Amino acid sequence: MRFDVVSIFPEYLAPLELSLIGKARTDGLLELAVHDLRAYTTDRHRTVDDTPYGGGAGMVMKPEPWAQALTEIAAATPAGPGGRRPTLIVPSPAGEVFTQKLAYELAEEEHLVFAAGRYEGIDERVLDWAAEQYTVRPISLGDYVLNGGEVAVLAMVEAIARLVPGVVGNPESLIEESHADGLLEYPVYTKPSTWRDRAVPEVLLSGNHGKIAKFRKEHQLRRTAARRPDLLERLDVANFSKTDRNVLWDLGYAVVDGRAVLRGDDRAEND
Ligand code: JCQ
Repeated sequence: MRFDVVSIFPEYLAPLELSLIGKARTDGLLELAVHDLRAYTTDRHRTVDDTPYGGGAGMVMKPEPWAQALTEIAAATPAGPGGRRPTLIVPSPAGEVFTQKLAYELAEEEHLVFAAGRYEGIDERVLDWAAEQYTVRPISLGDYVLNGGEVAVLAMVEAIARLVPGVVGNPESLIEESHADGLLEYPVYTKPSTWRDRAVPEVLLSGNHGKIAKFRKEHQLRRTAARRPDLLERLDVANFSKTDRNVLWDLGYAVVDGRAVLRGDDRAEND
């Protein structure tokens, strides 16, 4: 899989050279290049921004440097016979929300190009124009505003790259992790068994794997109800065991048509 990132702050993407991603590059599983947008300017001042038409605060990124960069990047990696067009990901608070599901979908792609914008954003015509060469996807990390797309690129590249076969050493850690089953992860503990007067839940020292699985599922449900009721309400609980349904009931939920629905106007105070 190949990643290209375009930014006016290429040094910001230096962490991608380290740890997991760095190893995957050395192992030949991933290719990654960072491009300085200013290298695609032609004026003396290497200008990348200008004032917005229609007025308003801040500056907008000029279209031509982006077009030069994106044309060169697409041309350097021509889609082979039957090859798909590359995907252009534009981090933006106005994009569709990045989820684990979207990470899995993007991990199937051959070539992802990230356009990290700054200021008030990139001239909209760049996104329209790029659709001739790319599948263009404005994507948001969440409902908050960053100063630029770079941090969002770091998060997305890490989330996507670790799903590429071979990048994560133990594939089981991909299956067991948070969001794999639509619930938050259960709490984890390590040695010592008592630390500052706090004991690890006894069941985890019992060696009883059935009881341990039950304990963990219960705590996944408690946590999800307390912290992310939106996830719980979207979950398919049709095949939940009697035990799991009882936990849901204790948390104030009934199972109706395979969905967990809040019974009263309880606010979960669990976990
Ligand atoms: C990404 N959630 C927030 C900021 C404009 C391309 O236009 C812009 C991009 C940014 C950077 O991205 C974010 C963001 N996900 O702020 C303004």
